[in-house]
Amino acid sequence: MQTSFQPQETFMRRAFELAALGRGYVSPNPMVGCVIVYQDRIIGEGFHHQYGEAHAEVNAINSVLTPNATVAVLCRQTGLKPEDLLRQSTLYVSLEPCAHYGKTPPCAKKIIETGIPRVVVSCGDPNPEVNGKGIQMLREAGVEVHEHFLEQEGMETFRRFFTHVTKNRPYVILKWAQSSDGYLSRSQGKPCLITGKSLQVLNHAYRVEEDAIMVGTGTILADNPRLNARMFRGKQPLRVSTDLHGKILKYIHTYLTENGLPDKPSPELAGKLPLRFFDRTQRTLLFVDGTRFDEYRFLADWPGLGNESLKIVPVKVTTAWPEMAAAYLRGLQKERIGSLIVEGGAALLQSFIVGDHWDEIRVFISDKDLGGGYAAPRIPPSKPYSFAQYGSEWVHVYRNKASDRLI
Ligand code: AOF
Ligand code: ZN
Repeated sequence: MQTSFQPQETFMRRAFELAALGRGYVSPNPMVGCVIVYQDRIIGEGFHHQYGEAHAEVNAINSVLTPNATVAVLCRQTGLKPEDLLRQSTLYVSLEPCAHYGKTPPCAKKIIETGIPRVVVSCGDPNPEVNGKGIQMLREAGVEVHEHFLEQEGMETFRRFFTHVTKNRPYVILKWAQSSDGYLSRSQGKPCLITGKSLQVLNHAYRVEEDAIMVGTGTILADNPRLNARMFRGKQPLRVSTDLHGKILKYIHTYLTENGLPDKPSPELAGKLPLRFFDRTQRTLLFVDGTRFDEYRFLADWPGLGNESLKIVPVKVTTAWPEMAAAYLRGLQKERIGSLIVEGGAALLQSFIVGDHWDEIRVFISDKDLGGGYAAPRIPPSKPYSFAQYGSEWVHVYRNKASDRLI
């Protein structure tokens, strides 16, 4: 036993639940939850709500100090003030309290100043600025700390954050839909709706949980996708694509010429580009061949239907697909993207699979056969994680064994 007291699982599990409420809003920071317990009763709860804002511990401490019925009744029963309750409480937090001055002052310092005598931590914080220093700071101040409590469970909420910090790239989810006989479409580049409405809603629920969504050139040109989460409330992901061989550029120039439109952006041309990807209704990023970067500048200046940013990012083009996937991930890490869903097409998915640049694969499987066509990627050696049925359709989830080991 590490401490003179025995932590209780139910309180840490509540901290995990609270942590998950930050999903979609805190990345690339971790989702963190915290509860404060006085004599087996939760008197305060908090979680990290929004990137750059207060951390979980501070919100939990403030929730005890903000007038509320639970604390008021306890204070009346015990004759103590809320500050006194804190000085006799145990704080459960899913991640090691931070020790650094970041966008907010260190949580370890706040805990010490508040006089909380016992802290239970699930996972250590791999951020080099913290990495054990938070726990050390607490112990040096005389706080009793119980570490590694329900650590494996806690790690589930930190998969994205740990990948971002330790592998220096976003957490990568590959997602595709296939027919029951394993085809993506009847033929390459010809879109067809594979799965039904309920999986479409699920897909949008998935999209709001991640920072970015990427599709390849072929998908942009064939499907003209919106890449948003219109069937689910939440934050819209950054949409990402790539135009290594100028095909999208050529398509746009051809469209402008055929429609007698100039290629010089002006206010009256707002929203006149042919592809939804460029409509500026959502933050958007396009990787292009670095040697042709200047040819794309007019797109970034083109007014859209909305005012969201469109960023053109140059990359060095090589014929090695996995290297291109790695280049995209480097570019997205620079943009502080903590997680990415890659939704196809097959070539883009394959470049992430071959380079082993992925953490999760989610396959949507329809109940209909296509009877032939363009085959779905093969699942590489992996750990089957879950198989769920939605009506007559299925979602199979696999995890990368290697990333599981690292985390
Ligand atoms: C905690 N509790 O709730 C979170 C922590 O830029 P800042 O100041 O928000 O700091 C971000 C870093 O702080 C993040 O990378 C991670 O190491 C830690 N996040 N720590 O004690 C929290 N969200
Ligand atoms: Zn903190």
